[in-house]
Amino acid sequence: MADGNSANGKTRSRFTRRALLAGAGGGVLAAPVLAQRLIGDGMIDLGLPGGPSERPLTPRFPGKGEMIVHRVRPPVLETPMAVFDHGTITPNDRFFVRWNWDMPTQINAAAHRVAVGGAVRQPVSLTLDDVANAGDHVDVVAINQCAGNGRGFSQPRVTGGQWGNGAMGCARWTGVRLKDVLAKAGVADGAARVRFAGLDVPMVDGAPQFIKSIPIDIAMRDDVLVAWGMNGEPLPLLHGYPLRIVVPGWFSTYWVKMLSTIEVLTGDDDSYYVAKTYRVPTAPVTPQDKGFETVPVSVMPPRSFITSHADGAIIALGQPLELRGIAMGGDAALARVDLVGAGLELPCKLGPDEGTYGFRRWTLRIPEVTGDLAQIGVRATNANGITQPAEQAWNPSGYARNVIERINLRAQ
Ligand SMILES: Nc1nc2c(c(=O)[nH]1)N[C@H]1C(S)=C(S)[C@@H](COP(=O)(O)O)O[C@H]1N2
Ligand SMILES: [Mo]
Repeated sequence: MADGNSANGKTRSRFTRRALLAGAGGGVLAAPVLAQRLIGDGMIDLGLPGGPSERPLTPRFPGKGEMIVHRVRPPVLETPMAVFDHGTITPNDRFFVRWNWDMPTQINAAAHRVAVGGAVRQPVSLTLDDVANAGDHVDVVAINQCAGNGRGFSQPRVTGGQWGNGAMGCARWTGVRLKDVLAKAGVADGAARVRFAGLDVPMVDGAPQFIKSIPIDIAMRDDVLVAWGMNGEPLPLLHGYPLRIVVPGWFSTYWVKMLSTIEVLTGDDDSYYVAKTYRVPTAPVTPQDKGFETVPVSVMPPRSFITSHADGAIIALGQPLELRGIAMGGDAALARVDLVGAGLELPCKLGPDEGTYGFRRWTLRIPEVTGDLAQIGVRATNANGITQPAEQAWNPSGYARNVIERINLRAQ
């Protein structure tokens, strides 16, 4: 939720054109080292069923701390789960990265423009200053999660990047409201959707452009931003410098990076990444089903994770056990987290609330360990009463996984 404007002089001057131009990490990305060299660093087992489960783990991707490398070009980097044990905000240098096509490794911020057109009264071309001056500056703490996060655990396997659960992160995003940027052009009557394009570089001839749209009522929300700040820093190039869309509560496929075009549509969006992909079935399907009805993937369901212990960890028999982790409500506030499994059903204590759309810490103290804790997990419930399921409904792209994630702890 937009937790208040920061329209005071201090925040305003912090993201002046100079800051946007000269920001740490903004503007240029060093050439990524060769995949071959990354593989030398070490491997991490993601526990993916039915296929190769190990991936390179390296601290040497430009601009990043230790990350799991799925691809170097375009960059597809996953956050190791251990990072989520450190706090509810994911540091920029440990934040997962995903580009569908290639990304420019250099941006000329002074020359950058955002074109606002389509069904508007007056098309405009905005500089970064124009965007920064379009309205109040707003901070939102929100989780950016790939719709395919955890897809690698799908059974049967599905196509697409075989992510573990680290294609998510939570940051404090700073920017202006999208509706204030739209107001510079004036939204015309009959507007149905707002579509975004970035500076993506196609990698093959005829590749569809990565453009995405959201319904106009979502675009007009007070907490949907054109953002330039990520955890108090200018957006790193990998995360969309100089500007990206932020849609709290929605999967990050709509959070278009390196924003260059905003287009108001009066009808449906028939572009590839809305009409053909990033879609989920409207009713349960099996791997044999074909031709079923689908809708664009949109809001996130609740999820939760144990971060204090990995699967197979040893716990001390006869001793108290402190468990902890993170949880999210998705498109509604988190209401509760319960530990389930091993014959237990225990409410967890929730940590500070940093906003509807952020991660929240949970903790649980079990007074005495009396034996192994087999197949335990946490189950988050949001304010709309949506609860994580015990079984994952399968879909052909493995989107929106939110089954209760279970681990085994051995007492000795
Ligand atoms: N311009 C642009 N924006 C994009 C994408 C892209 O390929 N190009 N990928 C989207 C998808 S699918 C994801 S998961 C997120 C990843 O955001 P991040 O790299 O900042 O973590 O960016 C979204 N925005
Ligand atoms: Mo994604």
